[in-house]
Amino acid sequence: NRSFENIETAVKGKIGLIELNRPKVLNALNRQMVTEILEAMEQYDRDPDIKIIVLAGKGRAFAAGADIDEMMDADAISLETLNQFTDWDRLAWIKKPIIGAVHGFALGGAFELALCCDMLFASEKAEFGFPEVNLGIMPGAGGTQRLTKLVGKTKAMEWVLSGKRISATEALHFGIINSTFAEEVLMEETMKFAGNIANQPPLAVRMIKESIHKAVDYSLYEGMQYERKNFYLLFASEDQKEGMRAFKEKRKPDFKGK
Ligand code: CO8
Repeated sequence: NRSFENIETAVKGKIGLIELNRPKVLNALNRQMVTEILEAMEQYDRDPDIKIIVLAGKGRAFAAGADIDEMMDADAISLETLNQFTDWDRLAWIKKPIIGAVHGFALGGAFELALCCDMLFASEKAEFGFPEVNLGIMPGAGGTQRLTKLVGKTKAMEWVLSGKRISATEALHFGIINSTFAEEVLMEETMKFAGNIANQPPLAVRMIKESIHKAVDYSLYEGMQYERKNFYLLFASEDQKEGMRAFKEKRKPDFKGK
């Protein structure tokens, strides 16, 4: 376990918590922070005692976007050779569910990071948005793609072209987030939900996450074939035998992730 400079990590039972930790700049995401997030997630993903990952921000906001100080003097060629988005690509390989808890702002790159989570809980006052257009740029870590796949072209165009903020109520309405909570109880409620998923049979959880992700990219036919293989695969697990036996014996199942 190495120590991180831009994030804080903590294990709470079966939950691996990651908190963005540059509160003085509203957790502006510099490249090192993104690398650290990925390293922490991969560590949790390999750890058999961790079943789920929660991502949140310390201080006043989830995060106010990519670090503008770091981007100001960038040029196209240095960005191409730096190839920073390979870190973001690795996010797609995290097998355990990732739940985001958003309070304050999730703007620009931070909204993109939130959209990489499998589920999102937010405080009632949280605000989302892609203000990149106001800086003469555009989202670069999947924003135009993920948001459009999630809410469709109509609202994605409106929000990304205008750069305007999306309230938690609107985000809930358009299916961007799962639920809202009062800010004081956001973390508690998120951890409670994560704790429940952490007690589900781990292999089933893994195959469900993977299959739902395929629905975004695959045709319905290919997605169904993929789902079917995962469904069959779970019948190779002890947890399937245990789950069904426990049902017949009217007792609680004892899942082992095997
Ligand atoms: N980068 C660097 N510093 C920031 C950022 C940022 N994105 N956001 C806020 N800060 C700093 C401020 O400069 C300020 O520092 P200081 O105290 O030294 O002046 C401190 O954080 C507090 O911020 P404010 O005083 O501005 O706080 P307010 O409550 O008045 O305003 C806002 C909050 C509205 C969130 C405001 O800070 C703001 O508009 N921030 C910028 C939002 C933005 O444009 N984000 C998009 C950035 S572009 C982007 O994300 C591109 C993504 C592409 C790929 C992703 C790669 C990681």
